[in-house]
Amino acid sequence: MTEWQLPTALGFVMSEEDSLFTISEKHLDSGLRGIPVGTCLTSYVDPVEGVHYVGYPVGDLSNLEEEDVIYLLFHKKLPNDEESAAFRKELAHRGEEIPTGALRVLETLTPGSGHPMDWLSIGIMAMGAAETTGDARSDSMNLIARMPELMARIFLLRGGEKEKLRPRKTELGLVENFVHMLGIDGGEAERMKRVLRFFFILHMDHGGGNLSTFSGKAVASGRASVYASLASAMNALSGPLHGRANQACLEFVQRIGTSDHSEIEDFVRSELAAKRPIYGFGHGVLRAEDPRARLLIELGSEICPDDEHFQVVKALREVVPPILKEHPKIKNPYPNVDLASGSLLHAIGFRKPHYYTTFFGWARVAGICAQILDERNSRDGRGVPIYRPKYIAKDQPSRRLD
Ligand code: NMX
Ligand code: MLT
Repeated sequence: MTEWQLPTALGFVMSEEDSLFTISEKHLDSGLRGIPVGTCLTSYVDPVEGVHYVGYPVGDLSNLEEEDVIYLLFHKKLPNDEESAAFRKELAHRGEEIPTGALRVLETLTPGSGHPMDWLSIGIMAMGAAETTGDARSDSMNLIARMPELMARIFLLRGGEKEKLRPRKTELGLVENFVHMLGIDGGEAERMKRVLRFFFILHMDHGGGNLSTFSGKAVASGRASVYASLASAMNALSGPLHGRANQACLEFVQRIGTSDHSEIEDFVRSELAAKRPIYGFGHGVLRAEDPRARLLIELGSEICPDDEHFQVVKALREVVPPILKEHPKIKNPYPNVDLASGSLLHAIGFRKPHYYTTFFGWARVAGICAQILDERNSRDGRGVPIYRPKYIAKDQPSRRLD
């Protein structure tokens, strides 16, 4: 057995009375680690084999069209050619129909201000302010379809390069439209599209309990809009222990600046001594190297084998696990998805690491929206009840003013 979704996913029959988990005091204040709280229809995470989207190991899907994988998360089956074409057409149409001026608020922000994840969250709220239908599927599809435009505008407006922004061409598909809007063509664009599509598919979903998905679903359970829920999810993703680890990891790689194993070992030990995380390693569920890390390293070996950052990443992959294993409290000493992704994004031309988490967020919009929709449709359409876990009072003796 792996994640708690599995028994039901595999068809085991459980009665409502069957015990799934026994809570003892040690589970309190543990970040809900391992505590089953619900069911998930889109994906599950095997501690060793990694994430599976509706049963498929993610590696099997990594070279598909990104729209087909989004379709899988929403419909629980891959589309046939006709369904695929119709879905791409629907997304292209919705992308085209973005309300005029929906993203004008980004033009009022000072270039270079805040973090790109702040801009992402503001942009999602701005799109919701411009148009919320109240129908969770329509709002989800509109958001997914309009994300490439939001992403391109964040990159160019925050970067002070507004004049480079090209008018959208939504018929190109999600990733290609984004690259087009940035004004990139030719071989550079081809390489970018290949890596971004691969990155996009690997990051779309990761079970129901990861912090951003869980936060988005918790907000959605109060019947907040898809936009408000997704902005909350993006804020949850922005922390360095979660999505911003891809930025932190590349900055770490740049600080290390060498693939010499003994220098790396000294660096990692000094970080641990200073009680700082070793970014790109460890996980709340995985207990082996994340298959997504392996897949990204394989892609890197193909597209940027001699890149200096990629060389450091490969050295970290070898040097770090034995050091982390010296600390028995660290449950997973192996690479996670964030180890190599930044070095690939850098190699294809995205030179500023603080933008990397926006790519993670863009991809995860699909998985979180699909999970919100599943929760809204659950219990014969009544939807999941409002999230309301229990906290046990501590150090609160009864008091009165008199
Ligand atoms: N570097 C240093 N310390 C670590 C690491 C690491 N990579 N991984 C775990 N630990 C520590 C952790 O801080 C905790 O210490 P304490 O008891 O003093 O609070 C202890 O080891 C036990 O933690 P675990 O149960 O192994 O891990 P947990 O589930 O709590 O946390 C992460 C998971 C991912 C937050 C943690 O491994 C980490 O901080 N990794 C580095 C940051 C990172 O790469 N995050 C990206 C995760 C994937 N994503 O994209 O979201
Ligand atoms: C991931 O993709 O690894 C995450 O969302 C972290 C998690 O699953 O807890």
